[in-house]
Amino acid sequence: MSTLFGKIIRREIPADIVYEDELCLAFRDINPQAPTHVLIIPKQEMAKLADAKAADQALLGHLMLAANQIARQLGVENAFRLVVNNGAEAGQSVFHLHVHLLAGRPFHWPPG
Ligand code: DGP
Repeated sequence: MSTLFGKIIRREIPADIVYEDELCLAFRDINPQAPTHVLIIPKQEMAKLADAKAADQALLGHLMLAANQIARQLGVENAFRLVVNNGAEAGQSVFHLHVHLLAGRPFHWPPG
């Protein structure tokens, strides 16, 4: 795996890990945009959501259910927002698929 998230999976660089299972890892964002800001990443390498194939359907669903579980674990299950930035122009800076789980403050719509 070529990104720094791969290094986090392999424990080559530290992270504040809040959840792990056989398919995914979740850790606190180093630059939080809300009181709770967790990144949920698949252990399988995938640069961005647009690269997902039909065979990844179960993995993508797994990330959603993991988000639910993490939100419950962190006590924010009543109000949270999930964000996936796909592509640099959409704000993606790390090219290992990740779901942002944000909670703990009001969120506006439309998003910025
Ligand atoms: P995005 O812009 O959607 O690609 O989000 C990447 C996020 O990753 C960004 O919110 C900051 C976070 N991030 C970058 N480097 C690190 C790191 O080394 N550790 C942690 N925990 N988060 C990081």
